[in-house]
Amino acid sequence: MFIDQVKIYVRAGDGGDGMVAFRREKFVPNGGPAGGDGGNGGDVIFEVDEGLRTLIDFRYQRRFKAERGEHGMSKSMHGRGADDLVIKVPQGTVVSDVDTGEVIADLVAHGQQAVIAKAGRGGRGNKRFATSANPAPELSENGEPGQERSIQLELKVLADVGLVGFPSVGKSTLLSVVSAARPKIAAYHFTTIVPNLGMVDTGDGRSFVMADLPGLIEGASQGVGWVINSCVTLSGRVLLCM
Ligand SMILES: Nc1nc2c(ncn2[C@@H]2O[C@H](COP(=O)(O)OP(=O)(O)OP(=O)(O)O)[C@@H](O)[C@H]2O)c(=O)[nH]1
Ligand SMILES: [Mg+2]
Repeated sequence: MFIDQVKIYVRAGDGGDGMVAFRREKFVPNGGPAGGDGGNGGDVIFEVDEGLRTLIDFRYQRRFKAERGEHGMSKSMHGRGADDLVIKVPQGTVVSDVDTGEVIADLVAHGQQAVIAKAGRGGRGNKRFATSANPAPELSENGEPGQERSIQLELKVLADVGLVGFPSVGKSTLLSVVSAARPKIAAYHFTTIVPNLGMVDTGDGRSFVMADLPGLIEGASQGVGWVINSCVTLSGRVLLCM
């Protein structure tokens, strides 16, 4: 089975710090604590997008950071929470932690989401620490740091397009030109005896998997020559015949 894999780094947003502040109003002396809470950071979330076929986009961007929460403010104003960072992945992506090997998520269904890095919570402002014993606390919390981790994405690849044709018609050559795959190319029949797969980037944000298959000759279905066998599963819609 051909596996497309890539290692990336993700970091969730830190929580905003809580604030120490006091109410200051013209005719109200010692107005009491008024420091707001920090906002929560953003999670890093993966979401399955049926339209994606490969992990090719992660070749170009390997670091992802969600925003931090805003700090708390005076006048009891809370900091704004950050938006989550939602990253689209293809169906069938398995996400694991590089350091521990633990599988974090197995993303199979369209629209399925998983939190991959958990955001830091915002810290509490001093208003929250007021008690009858200490009505004017000079105390606030810092925001928690967002989780950061190195992760591995793995996708078991089924081909979308298969190249079917007589031996030596240039199937492997075509694959080598449109993808980064480097199949063996030679001027004798049956150079290719097991399928080669390559990722084809269409240049407009899409990609698909092309399979270069062993050459077929007349009688292949009766077992003559090399027959397409269980090595490759064509999930796909197109067979290109040469
Ligand atoms: N003249 C010419 N030769 C080509 C072209 N494409 C491939 N070739 C040559 O044809 C020969 C066979 O090419 P391959 O790409 O290995 O053919 P294949 O269909 O993969 O062959 P098998 O794996 O044996 O089934 C090689 O010597 C290539 O250099 C082409 O467009 N024009
Ligand atoms: Mg070939």
